[in-house]
Amino acid sequence: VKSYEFIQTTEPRPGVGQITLNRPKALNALSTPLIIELNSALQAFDASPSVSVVVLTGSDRAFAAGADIKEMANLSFSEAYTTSFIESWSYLTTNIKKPIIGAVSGHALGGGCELALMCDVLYCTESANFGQPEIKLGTIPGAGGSQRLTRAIGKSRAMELILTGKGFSGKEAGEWGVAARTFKDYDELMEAALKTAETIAGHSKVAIRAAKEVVNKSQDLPLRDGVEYERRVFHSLFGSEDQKVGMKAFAEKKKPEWTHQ
Ligand code: CO8
Repeated sequence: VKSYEFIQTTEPRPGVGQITLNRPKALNALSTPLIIELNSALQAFDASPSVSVVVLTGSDRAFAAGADIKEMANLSFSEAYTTSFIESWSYLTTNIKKPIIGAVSGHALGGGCELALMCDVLYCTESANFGQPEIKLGTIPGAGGSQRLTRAIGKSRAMELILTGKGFSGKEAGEWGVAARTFKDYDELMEAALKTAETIAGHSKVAIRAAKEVVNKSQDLPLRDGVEYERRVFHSLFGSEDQKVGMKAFAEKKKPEWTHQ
């Protein structure tokens, strides 16, 4: 396992890789060096045969308090535009084929909220503090917040949050469907996130990958095209070994021994 300065990586359970954002002095503010490390760790887990699922978390106090404001303060339009500032953040959604479970406790603000929204499954504590406060800094969300939050909670609520800069709690995130489940504290949150990751990691890698791919298509495609896309991928899985393994094991009342082929 590589050593990083602003994140930690571990493999806490079979098939599970964990990335912990670890820049406590700045509440895990997402500086460029941190994002470079995060992308490198995600890439390493995505390529690793021993990992099927990634859990992404921060600390009890902060998942991430946003983009690094001190780094952005003096950025010019030309610099931001020509270096495609923030674009590399989407690495998580565009390049990683394995499922990512986000486990959020404490602050998930601005870019931190957007990073949480990019995760495939989101768990959080009831007291987590989500929000898009960019308007208070004289700017707007820049890493997908206006699009993903709006899809997740509807236009009126998203508009209210983004225009006022007010936050929303983990409890609300659960009620609104932003988070799949909410938990009392950080320990319960992590236990549940790792347990779910382990459950997923017990399935066929081919099926896991296809499942993530088709669910994500629902975010981009009109329903009819999405359903057709799903059917194509479903048909293609009759070409996998694991479909035969899984259905044969069911008929024989045995546990499937996945070949991951
Ligand atoms: N960037 C840099 N440093 C930060 C950040 C941040 N986003 N958040 C906190 N820190 C630092 C603080 O400056 C402080 O450092 P120091 O001890 O050196 O003064 C340390 O972390 C601890 O923070 P606080 O003392 O403020 O801790 P509190 O518990 O009092 O408050 C808060 C916690 C409420 C989270 C508070 O720190 C805060 O409001 N942070 C900023 C939240 C924010 O506005 N985030 C949005 C940033 S903008 C963004 O993410 C845009 C993404 C895409 C933009 C694209 C533009 C092109």
